[in-house]
Amino acid sequence: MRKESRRVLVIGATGQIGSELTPYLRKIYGSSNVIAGYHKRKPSGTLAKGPSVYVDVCDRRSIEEAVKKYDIDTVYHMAAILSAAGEKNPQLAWKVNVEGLYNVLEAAREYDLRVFWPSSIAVFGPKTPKYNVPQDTILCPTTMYGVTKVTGELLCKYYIDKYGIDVRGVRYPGIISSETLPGGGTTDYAVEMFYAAIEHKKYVCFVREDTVLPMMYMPDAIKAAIMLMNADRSKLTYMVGYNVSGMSFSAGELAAEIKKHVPDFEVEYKPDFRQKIADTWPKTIDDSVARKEWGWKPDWDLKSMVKDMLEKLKKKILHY
Ligand code: NAD
Ligand code: AKB
Repeated sequence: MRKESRRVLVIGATGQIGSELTPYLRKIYGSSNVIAGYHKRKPSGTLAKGPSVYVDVCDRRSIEEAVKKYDIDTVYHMAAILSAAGEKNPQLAWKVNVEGLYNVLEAAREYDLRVFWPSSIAVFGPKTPKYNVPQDTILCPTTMYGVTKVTGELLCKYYIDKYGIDVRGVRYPGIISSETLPGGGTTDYAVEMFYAAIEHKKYVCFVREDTVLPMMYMPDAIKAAIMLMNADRSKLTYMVGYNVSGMSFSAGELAAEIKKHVPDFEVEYKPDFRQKIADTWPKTIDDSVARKEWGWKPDWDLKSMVKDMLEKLKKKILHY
C-alpha cells in the first residue's frame, strides 16, 4: 500500500505559482519534506529556507536523481513555457511542455509518484464557445502553448489509463499574484497593472480595454491544487484538465477597480501580438464538473482580490 504523501518535489518552484505553492506545501508537510526544484532561477527569500535541487525537466536523469535523493512520492510539476514566450520560441515550448511532461510521467511510472500537472484555458481556441465553456468542448488552440497543453492532457490520460498513474490537474485561468511576477503569459497585464499603479500611477496595457478573460487569485489557485490532490480518486472521472473558474473581467474593469484605491492611476491601451492570443480564449468558464466531483468553489472575486493585492504590494514595494 502507498504510504501517505509526505515527500514532495515542486518542479518550477521559483516560477509565479511554484514560489507560493512551495511555502504553502511546506506548512502542510513540514519544510524539510518539500523540495524546491529550480532551473535557471535559484530559490531566494522564504523559498531558500527549505531544501532545493536543480531539475531540468528536459533531462530525465535530473528528475530521477532528485526523486531518489529525496525519496519523493509526490511531484507538483509547474515547469512550463507560457503562451507569449511560447509564440516567441515554439520549439522550446514543445520541448519543455511536452517532452518535460513525458519525462515526469515516465519518472512517475518508474517510481510510483503522484503528480499534479496544471493545464490552462489556453487549450481553448477560436472555435470554442466564448461564454460558460463546458468541461467537454472543442479544443483547437492556435498557440503552441495551447497545443502543448492539449497534448499534455491527452498524455496524462494515457498514463492514467495504461499504467494507473495518479496524475491530477486543472485548467488554470490567468493567475494573479503578488509574490513573483508572471513568466511570459498573455494574462500578465492583470498582474503588471498592480505594480504600475503603485510604482508609476500609469500603465500601458498590451490588450484592449474591452478584453475579458477568466482569471483567478493565487490563494484560489493553490486551494484548487491541494483540494484536487486530496480528493477521493474514486469520485474523479476526469483526473486532469478540470475547468476551474475564479472571476472574469475586462482590462478596463480591472483598471477601474484599482482606480477606486489609487484615484490618479491611468491606463493607456496599446494592443500588441498578445491581443491576438487573448481573442482566441474564452471569457467565462463552466466549472460545474470540478464543483461536483471534488467540491471546487473559489473564495475570491474582483473586489476582494484587488483590495488584497494592493495591500500586499504596498507592503512589498513601499514597505508599509
Ligand atoms: P512560470 O513561467 O512563472 O514558471 C515556470 C517555471 O518553470 C520557472 O521557474 C522556470 O524556471 C521553470 N522551467 C522552465 N524550463 C524548465 C526546465 N527545462 N526544467 C525545469 N524547470 C523549468 O509559470 P507559472 O505561471 O508558475 O505556471 C506554472 C504552471 O501553471 C505551468 O504549467 C503553466 O502552464 C500553468 N498555468 C499558469 C497560469 C498562470 O497564469 N500563471 C495559468 C494557467 C496555467
Ligand atoms: C498565459 O497567459 O499564458 C497563462 C495561461 C492562461 O495559461 N497565464
